[in-house]
Amino acid sequence: MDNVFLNKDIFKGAYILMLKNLFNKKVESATTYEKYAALASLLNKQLDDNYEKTTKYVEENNLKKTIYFSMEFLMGRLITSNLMNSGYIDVVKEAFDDWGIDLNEVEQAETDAGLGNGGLGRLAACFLDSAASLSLPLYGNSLRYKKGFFVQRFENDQQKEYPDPWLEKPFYWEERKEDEAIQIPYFGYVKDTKLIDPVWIKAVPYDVKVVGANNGIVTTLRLWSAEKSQWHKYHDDEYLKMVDKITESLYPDDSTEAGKTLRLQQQYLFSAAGIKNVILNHKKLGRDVRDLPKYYVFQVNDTHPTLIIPELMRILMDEENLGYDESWDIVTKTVAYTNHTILSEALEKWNIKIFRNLLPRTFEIIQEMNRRFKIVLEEAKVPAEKVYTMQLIGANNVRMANICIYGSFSVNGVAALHTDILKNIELNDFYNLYPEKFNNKTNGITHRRWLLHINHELTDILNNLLGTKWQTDLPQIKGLEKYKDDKKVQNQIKEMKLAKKRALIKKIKADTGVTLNENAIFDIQIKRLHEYKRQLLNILNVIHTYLRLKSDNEFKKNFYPQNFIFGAKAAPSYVMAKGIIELINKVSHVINNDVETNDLLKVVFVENYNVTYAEFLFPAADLSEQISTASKEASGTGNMKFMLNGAITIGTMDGANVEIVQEAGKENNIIFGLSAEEVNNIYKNNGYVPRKIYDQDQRLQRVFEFIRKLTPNPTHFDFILQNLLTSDYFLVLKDFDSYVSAQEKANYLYKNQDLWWKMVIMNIANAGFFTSDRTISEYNQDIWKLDTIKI
Ligand code: 26Q
Repeated sequence: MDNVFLNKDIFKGAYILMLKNLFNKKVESATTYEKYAALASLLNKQLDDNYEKTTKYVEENNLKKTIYFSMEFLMGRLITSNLMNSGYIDVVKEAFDDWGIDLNEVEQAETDAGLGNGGLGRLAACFLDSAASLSLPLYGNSLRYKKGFFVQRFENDQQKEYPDPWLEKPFYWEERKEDEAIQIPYFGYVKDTKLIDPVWIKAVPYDVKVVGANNGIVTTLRLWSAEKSQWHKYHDDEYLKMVDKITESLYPDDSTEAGKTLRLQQQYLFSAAGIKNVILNHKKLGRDVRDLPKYYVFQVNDTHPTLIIPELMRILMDEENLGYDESWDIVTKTVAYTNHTILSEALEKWNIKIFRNLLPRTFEIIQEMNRRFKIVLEEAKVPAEKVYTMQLIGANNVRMANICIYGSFSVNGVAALHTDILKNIELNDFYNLYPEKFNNKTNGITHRRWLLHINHELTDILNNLLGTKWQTDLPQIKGLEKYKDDKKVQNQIKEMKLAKKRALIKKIKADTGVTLNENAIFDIQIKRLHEYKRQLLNILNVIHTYLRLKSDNEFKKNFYPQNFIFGAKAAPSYVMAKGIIELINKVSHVINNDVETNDLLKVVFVENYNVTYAEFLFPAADLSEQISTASKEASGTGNMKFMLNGAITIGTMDGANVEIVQEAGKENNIIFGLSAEEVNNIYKNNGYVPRKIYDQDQRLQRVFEFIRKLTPNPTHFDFILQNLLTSDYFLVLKDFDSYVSAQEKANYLYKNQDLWWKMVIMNIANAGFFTSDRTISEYNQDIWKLDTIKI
């Protein structure tokens, strides 16, 4: 196909035709959505050429590929990044300008592809962008959830979940590949390694193009969808309902046995279909299955795709007739595992009964793997009590992380501290057995989306000072550092912030009705709602600050106005997390409606925090809340997005905060609280009594009293307060004093504007390390060893 984005006139002709074909409309009469649809459709079609060229190059040159298996890909909108990366955005702008169409408005007609919950899913999306932009043949593999994660609404301040209708309108970036569908069996029973009478379903792939930045590379994210299979005889209601459920939504309720089975069905679907797909292609190209490790690396994003390990064993042994040892050799040269969790109670495990019922042959294979692994452990003289915790099956559970470590040639953590904790504490027994497998890959973010796309103001400042080379080599923004004391540059950055605050204020006003003061400090905590992330600590300080403003005039006089903004979804069955959302909402109403403090303090919890919301929030922030209990946050990536957009971190020495401080300087961020080591000592010594802290701190007592008066029923939030008083596993009360001081320091620092903007510049200038281009290069050098695509 000729390039219809070559110049504005050719583009205009093609665009007019597309509008006519799709909607029988002219430019003047098309709705914003129709304008969007025509543009997306045209661009997606144009990208076919580069997709084919890329595919052809990879095949003909026998390039090794990485398949990135992930339950989540939190892509957000694709229109802008695809326009920017393809290099066609200027032509489109010129044409739209002639017509008086606002491209920005058209872009906003796209619904987020919200196939994820948080950091793990957004990391996967950033990795796709970076790998394609570095010309590396990396392909995503996941599920096409018809109803995505969920849309969050607040009703009576409580989170309610609604299905995300993101596929109700066509998703222009996907292409169904019916002829590559794969039959997947569940249930049944095993006779001589053969699965008898299974329930068959059909997995149909949909490919979403992934566009490299200015290099002509187009790879894909493959999303599998469950459909009824002609291999299955009885298409009764029960069967059809089951099929429909499998790719309905991400993280369905798994409190029941049926719910657990469904989640495992999902995991098996994209793991088995992904692997079978690879093997079929591999063989179609005339390659030997024994050569699989030469052509593929399977990167496992957390344990959700663990089943690729036994599944690959099954195919090699049962279908390709290789022996166990040869098969195992292939598997362990092909699979690599990334760990994203420290909380050991969060490590995935599956009840044996549920597992064996759904995947009987897979279970047999894992049993055999386990038998052999125990021999390895015995030979290595691992003591019996350790064998018990390390084995692949134990306490009636299949242990996914253990399978991953045993079955992978690489095990990586996602920030320096995290990897150290894995090696020395959480996975120490495995580390002692396989030290060579363990490595660190500190996370990153794609600066194309998280700076170039969302912050044109800052991009312009950097371009004017440094030229444009930093755009393809982010560490070069270090060049900004020499302007740290330059009043003119400081002022430009300040103006950038103000512009971004205004855009956010407008959105928040429209969404919530709350009016925010543009001259206030924007203090933002946006991330999954979880106790370890300590949104509670944040709101306790907010309440304390409010009470102080009402009772301490000296404090009030010196207090610089501050807006506290939250955004988070809570897992639907996570009662405590949902309680915390309700608490923050209730606190916000009291504070926002108090005329005594109104111009000084506001609290907003934005509804349905997602990638698009994030794109407004990060650039508007002055303070980045990264206040997890030290040792619990594997890395964090929001912290990097804030830093790159000129916010200062108020945080604990946890996850990648450690590296942020290393890069930007401790004096340019506000660090507080217990260290990871101190936290672990508290756990070990078992002597923490939160009640004592409470009894000795009047501030906490007043805050608790305030919470009890929030609702007519004073015990409404007792499940939260009692938990703090009796267990406080995440050490909220322990860090309260130190956090309050850190907040006071932040408020005080902001008043010294010269110093503040200097600190901000130091953070931006030293954010170069956190581009995911660096992360992906490291993965490639140490783990994947892929050659680049040259077209
Ligand atoms: C597990 C079992 C059953 C149900 C759900 C899950 C489950 C679901 C989602 C477990 C984990 C997740 C998501 C984890 C996640 O987002 N982790 C984050 O990964 C980021 C990228 O590495 C890190 O920066 C964050 O620190 C980490 O929290």
